[in-house]
Amino acid sequence: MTKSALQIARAAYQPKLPQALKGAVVAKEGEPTQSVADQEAIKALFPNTYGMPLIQFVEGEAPAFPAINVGVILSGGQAPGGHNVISGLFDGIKKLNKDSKLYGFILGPGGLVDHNYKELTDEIIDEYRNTGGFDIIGSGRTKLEKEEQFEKGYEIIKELGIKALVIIGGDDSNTNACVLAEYYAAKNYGVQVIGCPKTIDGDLKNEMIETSFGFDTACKTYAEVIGNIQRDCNSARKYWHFIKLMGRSASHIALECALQVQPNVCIVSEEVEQKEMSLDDVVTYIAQVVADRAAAGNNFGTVLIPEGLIEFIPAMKRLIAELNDFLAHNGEEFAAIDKAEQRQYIIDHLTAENAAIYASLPEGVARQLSLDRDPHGNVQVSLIETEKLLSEMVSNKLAAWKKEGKYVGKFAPQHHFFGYEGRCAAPSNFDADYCYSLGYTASMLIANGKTGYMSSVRNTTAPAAEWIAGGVPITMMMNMERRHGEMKPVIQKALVKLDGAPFKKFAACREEWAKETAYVYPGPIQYFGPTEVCDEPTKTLQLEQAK
Ligand code: FBP
Repeated sequence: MTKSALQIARAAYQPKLPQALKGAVVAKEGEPTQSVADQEAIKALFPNTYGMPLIQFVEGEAPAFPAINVGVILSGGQAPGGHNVISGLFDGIKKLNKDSKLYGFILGPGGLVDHNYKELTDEIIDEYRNTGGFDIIGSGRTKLEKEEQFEKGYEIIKELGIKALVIIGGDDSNTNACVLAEYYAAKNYGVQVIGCPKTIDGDLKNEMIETSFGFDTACKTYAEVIGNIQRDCNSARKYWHFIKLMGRSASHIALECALQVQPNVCIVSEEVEQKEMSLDDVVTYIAQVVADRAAAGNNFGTVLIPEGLIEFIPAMKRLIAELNDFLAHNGEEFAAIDKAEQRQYIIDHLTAENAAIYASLPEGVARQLSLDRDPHGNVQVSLIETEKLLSEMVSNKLAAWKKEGKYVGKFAPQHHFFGYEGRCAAPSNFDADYCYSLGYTASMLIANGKTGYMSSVRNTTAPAAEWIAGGVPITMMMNMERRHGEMKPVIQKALVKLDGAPFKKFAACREEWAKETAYVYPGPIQYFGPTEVCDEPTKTLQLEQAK
């Protein structure tokens, strides 16, 4: 296989570990924990894994350790650093005993249920150290939630003599990891389950989990190209760039990129929801920035839009809900109607408020809303071209203002969507180190007999040697939420906090960034060079952790 020069040099990078993990460790146990909310309900659902103490690993003497077999699963969307979680886990269990074995389940949780696996040997692991992607074993979105699946999984676990399973995933996958841990504990199967916090979206974090892995690299990758676009648009001075950024619901990625590049506009979905802004409010806000810049002779700029925006606009949320319902019941009749008549058919059948909003949407977006449904009958919001929706509506508003003499300028939009470009980038030093430490920590949790824990590495804005490694009971992160009409125990999703330091910093600067051309050009991720360039954590982490 041909490799790039960077790939070859990068393979030799030795990820930095917290000082405490460099030699033998002992587990220091803290106080018993409680779930963040709904304590009684969560305790009743997780009698074996509720209330366990926090764990911190400190330097100590390790007794001789028997060889163990461990299974690992990558779950959900790719995030840079997954291969380093696996290599950290591999090195950890090998250090405990060189005869330990690691099995990877293929293409996500489905691999466990379908008994699709491969042993991860030294040679395989070495091929993937410090690389992006999840291709070492592949990933998938099968949900592990049913007893039959747990039992099918147990069959192969028994066959391979696996003592512990490590599930690398986001909030839902870690919720399921906890349910699985509880199930195996209740059955006395002697199988431990450990989770690792993954997602570029950055929405799996809390007091004990400072960040999910992949967020750092993905944001730096997007910020690099947004910076390049900004330099281009500041050179030609003729385009407005509407840039949609991944992040299924939370706006952490858009906010972090804004803090890195200082664009003219960044929309934060959580603020739109809190202020109950309508689509027209969002459009008016952007159009006003465009008009003000035009008045100063600047017919160019950048607008960052979080992927999940549509669902945070209360009126759009209501429209989507009614459309989902309506099409679930009238889908066949709708499909039989002539394409040219479909828009009117929907307008005629919706309630007055939703019909008016639907009628105001540009043709293309209206079609996307009525056509693209997932297997559960929901609109696939990530397929909606919000960047085009907004620019088209801004353009219409500016045209109206022009007639009224309120706007003089030229508006030429360009559109971009950055998502997949960042999910498999070669992990930054931060993610390479953080992920390796998370994997290594998972091996120590296994060695200490823990189950139902998430691997945790804290103090991450300090040099890696000072990071604090340990485990957090997953039940501690849970609350009860309504999902598909039923109350379920789930890990709380961390949306952008409007009273948090990152948003406050952005809010304090955005007026100036709108007016001035205050662009920052972060440049590409650097893997070799001065530590202040190569090891810098995200702005989000720096602001959140600043004491
Ligand atoms: P996870 O939550 O599983 O980490 O995935 C996040 C994400 O990358 C979102 O940002 C995006 O909306 C979604 O996955 C895209 O999913 P898919 O890979 O199935 O197209």
